[in-house]
Amino acid sequence: ARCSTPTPVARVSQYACQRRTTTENNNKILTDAFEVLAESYELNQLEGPCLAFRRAASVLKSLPWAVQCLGATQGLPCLGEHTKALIEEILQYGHSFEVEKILSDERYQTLKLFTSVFGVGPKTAEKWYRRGLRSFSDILAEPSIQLNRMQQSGFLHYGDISRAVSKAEARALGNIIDEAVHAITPDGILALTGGFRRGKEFGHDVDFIVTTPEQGKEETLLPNIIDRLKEQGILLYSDYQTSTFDISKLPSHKFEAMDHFAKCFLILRLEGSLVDRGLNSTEGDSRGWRAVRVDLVSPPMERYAYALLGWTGSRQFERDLRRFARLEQHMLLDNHALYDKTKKEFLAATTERDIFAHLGLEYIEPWQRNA
Ligand code: DCP
Ligand code: MG
Repeated sequence: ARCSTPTPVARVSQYACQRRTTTENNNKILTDAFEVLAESYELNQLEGPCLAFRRAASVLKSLPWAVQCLGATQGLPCLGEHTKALIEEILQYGHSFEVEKILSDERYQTLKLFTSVFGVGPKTAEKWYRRGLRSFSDILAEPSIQLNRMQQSGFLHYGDISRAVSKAEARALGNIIDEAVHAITPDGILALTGGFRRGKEFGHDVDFIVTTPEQGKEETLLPNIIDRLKEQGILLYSDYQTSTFDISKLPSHKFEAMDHFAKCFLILRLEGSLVDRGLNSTEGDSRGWRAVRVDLVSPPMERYAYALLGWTGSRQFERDLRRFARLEQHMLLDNHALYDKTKKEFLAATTERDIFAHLGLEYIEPWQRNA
C-alpha cells in the first residue's frame, strides 16, 4: 500500500536540545518498543546499544506526526538498521516479535522487578538473579542478604512509591516544602523541577531545587528542612548528602555521575492523598495517606540556573545538551557550570536563557524538553 509522506518539516537535528518535544507523543507504539530494547540492554549493562535505542525513541517523540510507513522516516537522524527493521515489523504486524520475546523473558522480568525497588540498581539486581532469587519473597527470605537502609525503605513502602505521583500530589508536596523553606529563611527560593516542570501529568518522584540568595546559607538549608519534616512527623526516610562542590573544578565528562551539590533523597508521608487510590484496593483505602519519593537539591545561588537546567531533564535532553556543548562548541557543560575550552574560561549565567545563549542554541521551554 502507498503511504503519503507527511508534509516535510525542517530538518530534524540529531541533538535533542535542538528539537522541541512536548509530552504529546505521536509515535508511542514505536517508542515504547524502543524503550523495551533500551531497557533490556541497560539491564545487561550494554551502554552503546541502549543509548542508540534511547536516541531513536527520542527522535520519534519529537515528530508532530505519526510514522505510518518506513519511507516517512527517511532523512531522520539516529535511526539505524535495527530500529528501521523494528519500525517496519511494528507497522506491518502491530507488534514486534523481538520485543515480545524480551517482555516474556524471565531474566528481563526479574531484573525489572528488582530494579523497581528504591535503592536497587542493575548490579544488585544481577547479583540476586545469579543467586537464583526470582521474587521479593525470595529476597526477603534469604538470610545471607543484608539490605541497606535505602533498600529496606524501598521494600517497606514499595506499594506506594511504585505508584505514579500525580500533579496534584506534586503541588501538595510543593506547599509543604515551600512552607518549610520560608519558615527557615524568608528569602528562600523553591523551584519545582524534573518531569513536573516539563508539564508531565505523572512522575516517579517530585524534584525540587531550594536555595537562598545569602551566600553559604544554602549549606544549612537542607538539614533544617529535614529537621522540620521530622518534627511534623512526615519524614519516612532521608538520605542527606553534603555538598562536595568545588568551584574551580572543570565540568565533568561523565554524564551519569551525580552532581556535587548538597541534596537529599526523601520518602515523605503525604496526608489526605486518596485521589489516585485504585478502586479495587482493599487495604490502604482507609489509610488516608501515601508515601512519596521527593528529591531536594540545594546549589549556591550563583549556580542556580545550571542546577535548574540540569535537574529539569529529560535525561535525553541533558545528555544531548552536553554532547552538543562538547562536540559543536568545544565547551564543557554539567549541572554546576559551563566552561569554554577555547577561551579557557567559565561562563556565568543567572537564567536558563543565558546558558542556551552561551551555547548558541535557541531557547527551548521546559515543556518542550520531553526528549
Ligand atoms: N538527572 C540528571 N542526572 C542524574 C539524575 C537526574 O541529569 N543522574 C536530571 C534529569 C532528570 C532530573 O534530574 O530529568 C530528575 O530526575 P528524575 O529521575 O526524577 O527524572 P524525571 O523527573 O525526569 O522523571 P520522573 O517523572 O520519572 O521523576
Ligand atoms: Mg522526577
